[in-house]
Amino acid sequence: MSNISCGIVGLPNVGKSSLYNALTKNESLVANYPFATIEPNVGIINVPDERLIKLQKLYQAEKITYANIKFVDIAGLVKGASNGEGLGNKFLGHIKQVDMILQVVRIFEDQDTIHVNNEINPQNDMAIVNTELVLTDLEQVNNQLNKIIKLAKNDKIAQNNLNLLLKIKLVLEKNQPLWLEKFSSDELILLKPFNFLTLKPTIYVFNLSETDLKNLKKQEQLTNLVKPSKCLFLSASLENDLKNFNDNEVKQLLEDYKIKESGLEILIKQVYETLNLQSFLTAGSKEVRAWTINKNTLAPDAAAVIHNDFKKGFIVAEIIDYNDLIKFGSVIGVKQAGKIRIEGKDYIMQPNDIVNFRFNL
Ligand SMILES: Nc1nc2c(ncn2[C@@H]2O[C@H](COP(=O)(O)OP(=O)(O)OP(=O)(O)O)[C@@H](O)[C@H]2O)c(=O)[nH]1
Ligand SMILES: [Mg+2]
Repeated sequence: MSNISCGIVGLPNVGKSSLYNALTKNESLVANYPFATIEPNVGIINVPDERLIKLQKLYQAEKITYANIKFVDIAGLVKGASNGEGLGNKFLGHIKQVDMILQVVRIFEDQDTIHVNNEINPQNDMAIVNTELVLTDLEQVNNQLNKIIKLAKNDKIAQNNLNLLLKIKLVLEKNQPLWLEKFSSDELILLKPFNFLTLKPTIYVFNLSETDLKNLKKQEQLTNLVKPSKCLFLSASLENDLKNFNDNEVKQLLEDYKIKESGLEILIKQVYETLNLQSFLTAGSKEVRAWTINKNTLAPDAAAVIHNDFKKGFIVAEIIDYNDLIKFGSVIGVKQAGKIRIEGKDYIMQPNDIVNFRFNL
């Protein structure tokens, strides 16, 4: 699995491009007027992983390859967008293509920065965005229903699809996102090709003023507003400023704000958690590398992420736990301690595994 993608979504002028620039260390247009972004900005970032830096030293590796995440900065959306208001529904198609949504919500107060509804009201803003996503899904359901109703008379698969779409229609008509509804695993498989927007996992990103970064009470209130969804708090403009400093300077700055991790580090962790992802590592003299897989992936399926042949000819996985490697100081040390494991086809990959797949073609 490569290139997990996150769409940055929200009302116009709330700091989406600022966040995007901070994440991707880019300089896309940030401007104090709505709809500054029209075509989506796309950037890929490395997932920071200190283990790889240590591994590079231990293996004297020529290069490091980080796991990565793609971010797509999408045009702002307003009430009625699903009906063509603002930039209309073209950008809703851009949201369709991503694995998950980061919904940026403006909390920062600033007289000079236009808010499209002229007031800072996070609950209202989130409701507008969510309603537009629901309406877009509903329109798709209705289109599909029109197509499928005739087919369903003679076709068992179409009949199943029809029943499921009718169930979905009821949910959406109550202005509820689809993720609120329980679906069986069979239903989820049927739903996958439709790519419904409100089935995509969402993290709310509250864009705070720098002073509110320390306001835990406000943060608790906002957390309660979006439960059970995940949320996080950052200042997009502060994060954007951080990109111009080196690692030590960033550490110092965060300490000044009494923050342990930058908003971006927290964000990446939450993306992994939300999408149920983890990594595994490979290491050699050419390259040390992190690979992204779903949690509970079996060894042969993890091997397939590197190359399909690794799965086809899979024999065993030779595994060293990263912490053992650090503890014993070298691969030889790990070997002597009897800590290299040989795992078979049924092995479930663990997050600190450094793996050498043995295969035969
Ligand atoms: N005070 C303050 N201003 C911010 C913050 N984030 C963004 N802004 C300002 O808000 C304005 C809009 O920022 P953008 O990042 O362009 O917002 P956007 O959501 O991408 O806007 P559109 O592309 O028009 O939808 C700019 O003037 C930014 O400088 C913040 O955290 N604090
Ligand atoms: Mg923008």
